[in-house]
Amino acid sequence: MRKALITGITGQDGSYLAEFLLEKGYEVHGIKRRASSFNTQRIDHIYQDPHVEGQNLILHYGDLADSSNLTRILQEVQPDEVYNLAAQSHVAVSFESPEYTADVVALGTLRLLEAIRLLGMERKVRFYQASTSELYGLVQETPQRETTPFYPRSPYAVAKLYSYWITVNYREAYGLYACNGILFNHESPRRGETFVTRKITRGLANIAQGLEPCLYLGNMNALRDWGHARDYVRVQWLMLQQEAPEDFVIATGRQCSVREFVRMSADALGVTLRFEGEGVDEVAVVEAVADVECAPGVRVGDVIVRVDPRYFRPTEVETLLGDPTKARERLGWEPEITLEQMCREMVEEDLKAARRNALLKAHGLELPLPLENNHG
Ligand code: NDP
Ligand code: GDR
Repeated sequence: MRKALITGITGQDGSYLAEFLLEKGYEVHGIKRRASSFNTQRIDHIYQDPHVEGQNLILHYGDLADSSNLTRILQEVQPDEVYNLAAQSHVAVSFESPEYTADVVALGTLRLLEAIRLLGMERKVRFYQASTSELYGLVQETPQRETTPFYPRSPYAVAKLYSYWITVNYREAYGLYACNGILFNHESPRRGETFVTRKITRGLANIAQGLEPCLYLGNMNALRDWGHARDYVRVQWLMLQQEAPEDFVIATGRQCSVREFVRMSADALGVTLRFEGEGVDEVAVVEAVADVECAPGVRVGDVIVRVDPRYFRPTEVETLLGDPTKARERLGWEPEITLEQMCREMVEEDLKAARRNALLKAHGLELPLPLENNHG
């Protein structure tokens, strides 16, 4: 039975990758952080009772800030494949906590690679590094491909630049089978609530159910190449199944603005929006409500989206568009889920949660989660 070790297993990608590898028959080990409250919601459905024999999902406490812990886990698990997905992954937060971000993202990757080397596992283990389209930052060429020069624009992206190159260096210096997946944004119903797509689908679902009045966003003009996380974890595995290790851009090749994503999400709720004003004065006004069952909480004329400059970033990545030709030709990979399908899936899931919360509220019961949707 092949063994995989996933750092960041409790995150969006970690949870989909764990599911995928379990289905492929792997024994999956994951590193989770100690937290003061439960942080395994995304993998609870695949959790296995450690008291029952034959477990093939095993969690270990750990942190990318702790090299002795990483060394011990690697030695104990003896994985065939290591997927380094753990990160302080929020770009805006990296401006607030640049040193922590660099420690976990840049040095964390080094710690993991160095542990592999010190244990003499560099010829046995295959290593996947979660690299990012944020490396392109201020874009030098469109669409971006593997050869496009990098120009990172945030402490997060600069830290990921280090991780990218240290991965390449361990491949070249020690013969480690190590790959960078340069992944463009990918989303899902499991996306963290403070990333823009999820903030939009969750916020609009809450507004539709009358749970909050307005959604506040930053740069509505930002353009991203958004795919679905389920499609993107499949290719993380594929990269480790090749004869020789290489780096790949993973993207859909289609671009959409934050504003268009707002419109698409509202459409999925049966709400037609009209955008008025510009810059910090831009708002989205309800023009029509086709599906009153989905959106009993809004009326024509309501302003339900406003711009709040607090969400602007000191240096912004305005536009990203990937060229996945190499992945298509060499790995036979193509995304299967369209942006519209993904958006609909996210809205439907968030609407279910909002309906549950509206029902609880109507019965005077406490809501299980804070409704405040305006962090990040
Ligand atoms: P998430 O933010 O959803 O998950 C990050 C994971 O890292 C969580 O499991 C988190 O644990 C864990 N983590 C954070 N800090 C540490 C630490 N110090 N030690 C150990 N674990 C830690 O990210 P995604 O799943 O979206 O992304 C996965 C990876 O891919 C990240 O490295 C991200 O930077 C990168 N990436 C993501 C893209 C995307 O669009 N999603 C695109 C390109 C790259 P906890 O649950 O406890 O917070
Ligand atoms: P990004 O994702 O920074 O691309 O990083 P995010 O969803 O945070 O932002 C995308 C774009 O939307 C703009 N935006 C807002 N963003 C947030 N979070 N909140 C808002 O209110 C808001 N309004 C507008 C942003 O300015 C930006 O332009 C994600 C992360 O998953 C990284 O870890 C990963 O490496 C990259 O994608 C690829």
